[in-house]
This record gives sequence, C-alpha cells and structure tokens, in this order.
Amino acid sequence: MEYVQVALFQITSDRVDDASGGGGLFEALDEHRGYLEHQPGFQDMRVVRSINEQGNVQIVVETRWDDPDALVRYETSQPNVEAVIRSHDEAIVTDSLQIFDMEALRADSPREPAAAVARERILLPLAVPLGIVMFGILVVYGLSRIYLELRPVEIGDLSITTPLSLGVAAGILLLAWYFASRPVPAWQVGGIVVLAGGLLLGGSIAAAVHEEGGAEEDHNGAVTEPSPGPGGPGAEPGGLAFEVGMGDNFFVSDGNQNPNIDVPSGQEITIDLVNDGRSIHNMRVDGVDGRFNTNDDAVSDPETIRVDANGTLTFSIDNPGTYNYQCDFHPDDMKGTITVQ
Ligand SMILES: [Cu+2]
Repeated sequence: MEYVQVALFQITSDRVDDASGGGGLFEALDEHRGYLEHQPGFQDMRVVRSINEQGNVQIVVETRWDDPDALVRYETSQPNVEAVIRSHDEAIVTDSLQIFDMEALRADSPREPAAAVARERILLPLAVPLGIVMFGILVVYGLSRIYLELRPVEIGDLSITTPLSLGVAAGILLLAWYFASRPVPAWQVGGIVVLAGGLLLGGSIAAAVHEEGGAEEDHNGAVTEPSPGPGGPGAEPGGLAFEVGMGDNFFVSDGNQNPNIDVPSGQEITIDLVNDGRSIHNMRVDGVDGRFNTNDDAVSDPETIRVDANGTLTFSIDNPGTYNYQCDFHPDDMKGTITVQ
C-alpha cells in the first residue's frame, strides 16, 4: 500500500515563465525533492502540469509514502510541499491550492520495477545468446552422438541414419516455416524448445550409455588369459585357447565329458591339456581326411602326456565341418568332435 499526498493548484498564465525560471516555483519543488529523498518512508515525488497553452496552468504535485505515519509526519513538519508552494504565492491563483491525502489502491513502488528492469537489462543480453549457444551445442553434440550410435543399426542393406537425418532436417524446416508464417505464442516456442532439448539430451544420454555398454562388451570379449573351455573361447595374440582336462578315461571341459569343441575356421587353436588321471593320455585330431593316424593329424605335444603332466595341442583347420578327436590310448572311451565354423 502507498500513501499519496496530492497538491493541486493553478499558476496564472502571465506568471508561468517566472515559475519556470531560476529561483521560480518549479526549481523550488526540485530542491524540495532532493530534501525529501532523505526523509524516512519517502518513495517518490512527481510534478505534472496541464498542457493547454492558454489561461491558467493546472499543476499537480504528488508525493508518495510507505505508510500513513510517514505522510502525517511530513505534512506536520517543515518544509513540505504546501509550504514551498505558499512561499511562491505571488505566482499561484488565489485560493486555488488544495491538498488531498490519499491511499493508492494498487501498490506500484517505483523501486521494484526499477530493480526488475535493471535485472532484465543485465540478464537478457547475457542469457539469451548464452542460451542459444548452449542449445546449439546440445543440438550438434546430441545429434552427432545419436547418429554415430545409429550407424551400425541397419535394416537390410539400408542404413536408417540417412532417412533419420533427412527427417530431422525436414522437421527443423517445418518448424521454422511454422514460426515464420504466423505469430506464435511464447509458450509454444518454449514448449518446442524444451521438448526438442529434452529429446536430444535423452537421446545423447541413451547413446552414450549404449556406447559404454558396447565398449564393456568388447572389453569382456577380449580376455587374454586362456578361456576355461569350449564354452568360452578367448582371443590370444596367436589365436584361440581352450583348456581341457583328461581323466580316466575321458576328456573334460567345464564339467562336460568328451565335449564338442566349437572353433572358427582358419584360426590357430591351442588346447591346453592337463592329465588329472592315473593313466597316460594324449589328444589327436583326425584332420580334413577324416581319418586318424594320417599325415594331416594334429597330435598333442608331447604325444604321451604322463600323470599330472601338461601338454598342448595346436592346430588350425580352414574347411568348416565336423572333425573328430580322440586319445590314442583309450580311443573307445576318450573321443569327441570339433566343429569348425
Ligand atoms: Cu587316454
């Protein structure tokens, strides 16, 4: 709430120039404003005059106060507007001075809007370009992350990256046309910016998370130590390695007896053999001719693996198919297949 004192009076037409000049009434009112600015509870003072060129000039002097006490304190002390005006009473129309005390129905303190304006003046020139730059970075970064992530996703021979890029470009053009062709309310612009920003942010976060997951998968696949068995082939600098145990009388890997071993074609395969049994054993692969004890066999080194000893069987087969392995000492019990893919 504001409390307002309004002083109404008229200046005779032939005294207007005097009142406006040096030492005149208006200068006195200006000086008074300087005094008022140091008074507690004072907000503002305004002087307005009628703009008609002929006849007496109507003057309104308005002072605004925070509370009624401040206003009363001002009115009952010197100097006040009434005293300033009366000290120039040679200029004013006799008995034209009227004083009203009023209260403003709507508080519009001049200080807060001023602060808000100052805030806007500082913030807007900074915030708007900054926001546009941030949004641009988000668009470039987000779209690149999403496109990079989409590149491997292909439907048949057709990558979906190209149609998606075209779709996004068409969407941007369509939005630009929409904004340019009609007055668009601010909430619609804001809504679209927030929506687009959210989609881009979500998409790039999803892409980043997906990529991280993919990298982890790759890392897990690149195990350098020998893998525990045919179920988990691992890459070594020279090829794939499996570990196969030998008991009496069976081969064993991952708890499977005489397991089928899956290997890729054309790659060097190393099978690390451990004799955990009470008998001697070995391992032999029949090769492409499908027969044991011929030139193309692969045999463990050493050919006879003693109790508690280790051996290694190294081979590589180019032709996909199913091959056989066995222990030369127990060919009826210790045998299985190798599937080359
Ligand atoms: Cu054996």
